[in-house]
Amino acid sequence: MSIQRTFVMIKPDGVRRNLIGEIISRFEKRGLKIIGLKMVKIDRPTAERLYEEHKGKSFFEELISYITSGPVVCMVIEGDEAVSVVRKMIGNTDPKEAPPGTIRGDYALSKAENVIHASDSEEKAKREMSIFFKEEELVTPLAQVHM
Ligand code: PCG
Repeated sequence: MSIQRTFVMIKPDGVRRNLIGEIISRFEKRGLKIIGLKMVKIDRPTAERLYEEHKGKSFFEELISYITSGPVVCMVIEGDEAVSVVRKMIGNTDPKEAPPGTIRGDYALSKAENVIHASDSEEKAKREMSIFFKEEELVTPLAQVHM
């Protein structure tokens, strides 16, 4: 067993299309634990920080205006090999390449507006979750057992 934490964000198009419950439900049914959850409207400085690695790319401005266009739902998800398990569940960045059964494969067609984000490594997960969550905002699975 290798328990990991990963950062997941339902993007503005996912929120607008009322997919919050459907998406969270998939992670819970898989056996993963939601240990942090919040809805936020991302401001421009935060968006630029989150997407730092894409600065300079042709679609950067489009990406920033999309991600700041409406509320997003941020989560920290914990479970065995959570980083790769969640990435497999969301499917390829380009939804046209994402198999049916994955979140993007079922709910998206556009590479720009692809419903959901999940960290692609443990290192990135740490960086991304620290942008949105303080350590004390995360609950441990043990706390959930006693709730
Ligand atoms: P994600 O979660 O992989 O993080 C980077 C994001 O950049 C990606 O999702 C897409 O939302 C976005 N992205 C990737 N390629 C393109 C593109 O060609 N055009 C636009 N507008 N956005 C893109």
